[in-house]
Amino acid sequence: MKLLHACQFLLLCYFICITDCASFRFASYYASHMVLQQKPSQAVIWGYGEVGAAVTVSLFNGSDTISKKSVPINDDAGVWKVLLDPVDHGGPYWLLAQQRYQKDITDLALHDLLFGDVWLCSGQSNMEMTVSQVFNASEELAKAADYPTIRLFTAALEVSLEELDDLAKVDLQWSAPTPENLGNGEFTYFSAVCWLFGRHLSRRLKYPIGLVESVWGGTPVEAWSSKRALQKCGLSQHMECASSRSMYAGPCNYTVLWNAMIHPLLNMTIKGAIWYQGEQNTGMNTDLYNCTFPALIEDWRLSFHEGTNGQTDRYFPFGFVQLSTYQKSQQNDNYPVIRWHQTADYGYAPNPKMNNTFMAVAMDLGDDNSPYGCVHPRDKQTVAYRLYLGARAIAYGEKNVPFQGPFPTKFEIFYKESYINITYDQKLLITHLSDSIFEVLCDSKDETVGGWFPVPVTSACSNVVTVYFKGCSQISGIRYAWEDWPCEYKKCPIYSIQKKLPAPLFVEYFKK
Ligand SMILES: *[C@@H]1O[C@H](CO)[C@@H](O)[C@H](O)[C@H]1NC(C)=O
Ligand SMILES: *[C@@H]1O[C@H](CO)[C@@H](O)[C@H](O)[C@H]1NC(C)=O
Ligand SMILES: *[C@@H]1O[C@H](CO)[C@@H](O)[C@H](O)[C@H]1NC(C)=O
Ligand SMILES: *[C@@H]1O[C@H](CO)[C@@H](O)[C@H](O)[C@H]1NC(C)=O
Ligand SMILES: *[C@@H]1O[C@H](CO)[C@@H](O)[C@H](O)[C@H]1NC(C)=O
Ligand SMILES: *[C@@H]1O[C@H](CO)[C@@H](O)[C@H](O)[C@H]1NC(C)=O
Ligand SMILES: CC(=O)N[C@H]1CO[C@H](CO)[C@@H](O)[C@@H]1O
Repeated sequence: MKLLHACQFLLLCYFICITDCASFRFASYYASHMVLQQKPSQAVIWGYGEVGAAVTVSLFNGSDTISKKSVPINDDAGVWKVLLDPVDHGGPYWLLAQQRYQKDITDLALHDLLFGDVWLCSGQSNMEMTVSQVFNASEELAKAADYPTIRLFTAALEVSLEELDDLAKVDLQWSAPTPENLGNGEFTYFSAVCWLFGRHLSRRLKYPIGLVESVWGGTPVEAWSSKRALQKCGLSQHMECASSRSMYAGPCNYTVLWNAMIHPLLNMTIKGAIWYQGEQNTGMNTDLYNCTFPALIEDWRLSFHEGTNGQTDRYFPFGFVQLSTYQKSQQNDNYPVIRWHQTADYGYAPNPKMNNTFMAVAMDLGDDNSPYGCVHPRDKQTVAYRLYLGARAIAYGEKNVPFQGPFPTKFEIFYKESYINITYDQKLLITHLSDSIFEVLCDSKDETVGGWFPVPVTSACSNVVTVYFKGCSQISGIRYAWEDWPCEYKKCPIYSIQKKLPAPLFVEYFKK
């Protein structure tokens, strides 16, 4: 007998190994204090054991057995995997996994398990910024104790050339939030965007929320993509990437983070994912991002669905942050291009190529005094709030939750009077109008060569904005906020009335 067997009769029971029971274990991310996905999904529990053994997994509430499942281990790698019965949100529960191998019985137990919704948080450094790096950090950290039913987990930074079945290392094992684990230094754990998003969900839903952070700063989308996803966009599996000299750059080889930091998680049932990434792709495969990002979403969805035997929704909700700002003084088109490509060139989410997605616009949250560099704005509260509105509408199906900023639906060009009326899908809150945020593409202007020219807004009322384009005889396009840093903090010209959500950038080309 390898484990203290009496353990199973105790209410609270820890993993007590007497001798070498290393061969029977849970996968790295099963631990006491974790949150498992609630019904109607079934949570997956898996681990490793002796080939030829039988494993029984029981879930208890007090002394009542809620679910009991047995499986033989007949996989060469010794992998066992069970699906618990669907469990309503709440807890605490405890779980006993028992391996019977010939005459040996080995028990492993987890306690203080909660059921609720599990969200995966991924991306690069803006997702990695910890709660101690955001505005009002000390106040935010002090609130940790108010959310004992949110639980945190952080995967370690690892790369691999092969798909790993389990995480090589864990940085933060499942824990209740504390000021220490929410603010463990800079760019470690815990992700401020992930935490603040989870906090909104917890307050709204009033049941446990599990947050799984798997993030690495300065990484391109290709590193987080499987070979299958990259192939869809014509990218070879070649691992090459241009090395960046930025102090924030992480690994950029194709698939290495998918292999080490996402593939191992595929057998965990999740509710959805949020993603804040794209900065690194302003310098790598920028023009392909309208393919690589939608392909990643589709591939993650299919892979989690398969990895959990269908228990993770095939089209699970996927929220993302549209890039904030980087350089105020430079005209760098790659930021607006990536913002546009983040929406598969529709400008908004969800859209026909990205269903069940939601987007938080952040181009109005620039922070040129950020001690972590301008690319890391400190207002993550607003980002998380905007994501949360999207989650309510898309992930939780709440009706009448405004979660999108205004977007144009109609353009009318009046050549004789030299103006364009732009009709938006909702009433506008207009502030801080500038004469350069709208631009038109002129074939030629005042006898000079063509190009994009700023046009002033002459009137704006209700849901119509009028721009004046004198001197331009033929217009073939119009765009809004097509700049790296289009406006000052919370001072973009156009917001929605109800929730003060910024109008995202757009570009529209007119057919001749
Ligand atoms: C166990 O579950 C039952 C119903 O499923 C519930 O009435 C009871 O309060 C639970 N006990 C504990 C200790 O949570
Ligand atoms: C990236 O790929 C190159 C070339 O195959 C290799 O030398 C390097 O070690 C890889 N780096 C990482 C972080 O995987
Ligand atoms: C993506 O954008 C590029 C230009 O940046 C364009 O050439 C290409 O057709 C677009 N691809 C898709 C799939 O929309
Ligand atoms: C998303 O699109 C797929 C087909 O591409 C469809 O089967 C599925 O029902 C859609 N999901 C939602 C929520 O619209
Ligand atoms: C920081 O706290 C102040 C005072 O409560 C508040 O006005 C401000 O909105 C907070 N900032 C953020 C980004 O939440
Ligand atoms: C264009 O929009 C303005 C309001 O911005 C409105 O006064 C004007 O009537 C519109 N023009 C046409 C032809 O609809
Ligand atoms: C342990 C285990 O079942 N791992 C599986 C997780 O999901 C992936 C993707 O479906 C499988 O390839 C693994 O075998």
